[in-house]
Amino acid sequence: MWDDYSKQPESALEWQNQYLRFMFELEDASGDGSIDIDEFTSGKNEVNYEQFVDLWQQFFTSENPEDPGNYIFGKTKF
Ligand SMILES: [Ca+2]
Repeated sequence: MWDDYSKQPESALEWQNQYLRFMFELEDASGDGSIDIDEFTSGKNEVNYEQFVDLWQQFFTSENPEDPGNYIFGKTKF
């Protein structure tokens, strides 16, 4: 399912789009429609929903560890 998404994010299943919306709303703790710098660290001051969609797709498709979409769930160390 996520493997299919990583190959064709434009063909996401409905529940995957709902999950995307849920995660955006979860990270937008203030509920003002954007994720500000205190809610998300991406190098930007805030992230609106459309930008979050791009980062979301990057999380599932990017092979570059420097891409900001890889940090939508926070920074990790391996
Ligand atoms: Ca917010």
